[in-house]
Amino acid sequence: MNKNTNQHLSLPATISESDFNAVCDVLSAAKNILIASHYNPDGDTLGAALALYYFFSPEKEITLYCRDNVPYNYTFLPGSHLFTKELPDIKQFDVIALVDVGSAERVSEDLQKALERNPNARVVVIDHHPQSGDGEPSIASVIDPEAGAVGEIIYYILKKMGAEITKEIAAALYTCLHTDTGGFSYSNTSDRIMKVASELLQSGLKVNEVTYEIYENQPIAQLKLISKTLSSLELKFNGKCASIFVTQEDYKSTGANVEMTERLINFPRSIKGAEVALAFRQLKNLKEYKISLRSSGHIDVNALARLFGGGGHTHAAGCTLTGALDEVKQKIYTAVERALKN
Ligand SMILES: [Mn+2]
Repeated sequence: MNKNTNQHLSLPATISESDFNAVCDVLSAAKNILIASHYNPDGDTLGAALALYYFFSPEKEITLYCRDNVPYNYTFLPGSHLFTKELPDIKQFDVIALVDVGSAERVSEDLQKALERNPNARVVVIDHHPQSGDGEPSIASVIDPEAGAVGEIIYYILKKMGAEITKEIAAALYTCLHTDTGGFSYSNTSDRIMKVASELLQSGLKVNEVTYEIYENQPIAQLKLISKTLSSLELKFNGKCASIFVTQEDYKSTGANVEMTERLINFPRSIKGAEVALAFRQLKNLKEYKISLRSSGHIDVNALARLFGGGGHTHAAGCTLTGALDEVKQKIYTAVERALKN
């Protein structure tokens, strides 16, 4: 590496220095890296992948992979068009880096199968989801559930490598931080993440330019979808659980697409007295529902989602269920009701 590595970087106590150094060493030594984001990508997984790309790409061969489209509000990030949706042959890479995800299963079925066929592939995991520990077998990993965004961990990695925080890197990482903390408002907003945000601003980054692109640049189809979805609002358990529903018909009638769904759950989440918010989204096959879960109180929605094979964080998680909407709702509501009683 050309850069002077930063020997005196002080890491948060929840990141093991030896794990961290191992990840930095593996990435430094690699020449050809596949950086994989999780499916249904959000600002964190995309910004993290792009920040690594900006830093490494002059010297290394970097391929960005994400199974699904980049949502329109992240396409302002330079390089966002470089994500390939087709998994390349993984044999050509020295390292496969998973960012904001701890298992290949949550990247794509294709990657999961490719890794099963190539057990010697060298996987690196950089994540902050609590269940990552029992995820993908890797040669090195940094998993810190105390990190509010994986972009925070990427920042430490880049600092360690002596990276100059360019405006491009700052915009990508600020996107990670801002979106995963709900604009620095959720419980994962910490002293340490604010310090990283502050350091990013020293690059000359204009935060209003980033947040304008992410939040204030909505296609009219998205507003139509919001309007449609709000009328589906359902309250249960004395208003402690608030749900909205998005069907394939809704996408058709509004002209919206699935990438415009990401923030709909903030509406039920914001209702007074709602401890659990749910967004049910019908998938294209019409037989499956993706359920996003949010908690604004003591309920651990990661535990709830895991009952159905999903996962996430304590306050934000997701799972997918098969069946008619009534059956799916019944299953989720039963679990939510039980959780509310505890
Ligand atoms: Mn994240």
